[in-house]
Amino acid sequence: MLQRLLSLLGLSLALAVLAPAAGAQTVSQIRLMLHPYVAAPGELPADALAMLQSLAGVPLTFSGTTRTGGLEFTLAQPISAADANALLRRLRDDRGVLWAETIRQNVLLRSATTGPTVLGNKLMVRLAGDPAPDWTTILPRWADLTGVPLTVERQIGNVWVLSLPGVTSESNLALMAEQLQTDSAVQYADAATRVHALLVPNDPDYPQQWALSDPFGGVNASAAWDLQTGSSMVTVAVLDTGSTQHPDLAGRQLPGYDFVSDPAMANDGNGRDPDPSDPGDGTSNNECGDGIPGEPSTFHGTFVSGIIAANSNNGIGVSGLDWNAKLLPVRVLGRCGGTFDDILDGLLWATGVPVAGVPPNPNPARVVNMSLGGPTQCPQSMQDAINTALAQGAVIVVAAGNDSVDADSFAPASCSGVITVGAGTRQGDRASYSNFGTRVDLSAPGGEGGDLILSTGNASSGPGNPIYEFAAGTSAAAPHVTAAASLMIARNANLTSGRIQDILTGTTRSFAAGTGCGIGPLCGSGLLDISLALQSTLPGGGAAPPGTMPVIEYYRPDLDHYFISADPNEINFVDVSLHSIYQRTGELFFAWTDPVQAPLTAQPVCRFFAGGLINSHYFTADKNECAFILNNYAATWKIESFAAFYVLLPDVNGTCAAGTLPVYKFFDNRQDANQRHTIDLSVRRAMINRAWVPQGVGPNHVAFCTPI
Ligand SMILES: [Ca+2]
Ligand SMILES: [Ca+2]
Ligand SMILES: [Ca+2]
Repeated sequence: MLQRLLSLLGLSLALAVLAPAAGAQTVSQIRLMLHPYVAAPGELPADALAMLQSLAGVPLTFSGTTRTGGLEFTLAQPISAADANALLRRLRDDRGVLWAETIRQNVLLRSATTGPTVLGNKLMVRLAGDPAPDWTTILPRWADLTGVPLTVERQIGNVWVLSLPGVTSESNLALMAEQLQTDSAVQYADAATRVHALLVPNDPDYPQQWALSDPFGGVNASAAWDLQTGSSMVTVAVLDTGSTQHPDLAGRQLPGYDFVSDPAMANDGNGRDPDPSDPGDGTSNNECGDGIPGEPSTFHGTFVSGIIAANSNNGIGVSGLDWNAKLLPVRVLGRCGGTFDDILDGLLWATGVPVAGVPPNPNPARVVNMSLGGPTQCPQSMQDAINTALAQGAVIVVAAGNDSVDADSFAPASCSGVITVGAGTRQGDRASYSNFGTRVDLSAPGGEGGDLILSTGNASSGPGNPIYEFAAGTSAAAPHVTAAASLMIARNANLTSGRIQDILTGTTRSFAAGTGCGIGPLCGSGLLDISLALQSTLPGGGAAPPGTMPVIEYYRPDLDHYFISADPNEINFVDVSLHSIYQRTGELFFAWTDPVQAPLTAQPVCRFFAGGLINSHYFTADKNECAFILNNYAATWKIESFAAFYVLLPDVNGTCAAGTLPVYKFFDNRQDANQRHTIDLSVRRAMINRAWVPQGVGPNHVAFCTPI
């Protein structure tokens, strides 16, 4: 540890010498992911390149595609790190770009991790083109390539998990993955390695939550709460050791799921099951590998959950940052940590993607917290899963890691498209254990020494013993950023992951002069300031384009009905007089209400109402359908408006014109005939999982198109 710290100081000093010459670090290559993904490997359509160049504002030369679909570009000439950040921001802010990052020329701050040899016995492989595999020919060929017989364990989305007959070192597994990638049938192959919770346990010290309010190292929570205390419509997934019963988390946890597939690691007597309760992860000496000492149970997931969403203003315990969001416990860590294959499944399920053998998730998360990691560069299968999760509209926040090494050698911290969080001290500097480097997006309170982070916990003696405890780590830092994201989404549900990352990193407080973090690109853009981030988050509807109004969505729980309105008087009436019946979901889209300012081809949306047992509204932008209802069902469905608002229609494939967003429509398929309209991909996934019927044009069932 001391050696690592010294080498870091040496590098910091070297950077200090370089730093005064501004632009010592330049960028000449970038990598990004399109959304939706349109290009075949090695190719880029001319219109996509033109769109990207127009966003970037500089010429881009396409140089290749990564095995997981990332597009790489060379800039005409190197630009400064500041200019590169501005360029990435312009790209990320566009909904057509899932993520964007610079490609590093060299790793200045890499230092090797040393420690006990970690063992594993699994590989994760995706086949090129995702064919139905003929294992009788593939497996013998791969046995020749790797020198080891492999068996197929299961499938995760497009990824196959293969088992070796016995355990081997992680470096051997990585070598086998490289050997498999020489087979042209293989898109990519990864070693399935272990990851660990990233908390540094410690004893109680000062009973105060400095992280919320300290002017140097805190997150400015009380000013943030004046703007936003969160929404129960926002789901936050905690991929961790599972959940415990804790009075300060009462009423906040959704059912969740247990993804730990190895019963020995799971410690609950079985593999995967619908109960994510944390039975404890305590181990005995050498259980997790030769030379690895035993540890008492951590109940790490309970600690992380409390930072995000412990009940606040309830007279007991601690204050969580988000007072209303729902927590989705997704259990992926057990004794000796977790494996990437379980985490990958857990991540996909958390964001609403179907996972074989697991019931659909009715509450897809908008934000995912992963306070876990392992010493490896981002596995390609993990990157693939992250791309899929981001495409559902999720924000993924990960801990940078606690090994005091470059976070680029740590995963998922080194994956593209995630928000990587380093740990700061109360004084606003880097905690000595925190990983660092250009992969770190920002820093948040992680604690050190006598200034640890206080949260909900459970005594190591076993479940059912709720306590409050102090601990430190990047595990504690990440959930502060996760909660910031959930508060931002409560303020404006339309934010994309890229936009949230830009606001969070664009509103950080600077590191103090003279601190290690202030010297170079070690700790991200600065220190998390949730109040500033919320001030920079326009409330939903705060930026309506000319001639449009926000169409506000409401939910009526007793009927399981949704309702939308673009009429400010009606919205005010519902908000003021009907708020005990209809609650805002936080979702909205914009629509033209002034036909003069709408495009010439804009169509009016008819609005009907049926009373009695139906007690629901019906909206359609299809004038034939509007006329059909008027002519045939006028007794049941009363016309309330021939132009509730105006929209554009998609083409026959369901594609919306440039400058507009698709609105997806769902029907509850019940006699009470309710509809839901959304532009939010995570909501779209949720309604599919709840078996509502999509209604609209083309493969994605687009009902109409609305202005951005
Ligand atoms: Ca289990
Ligand atoms: Ca269980
Ligand atoms: Ca409390």
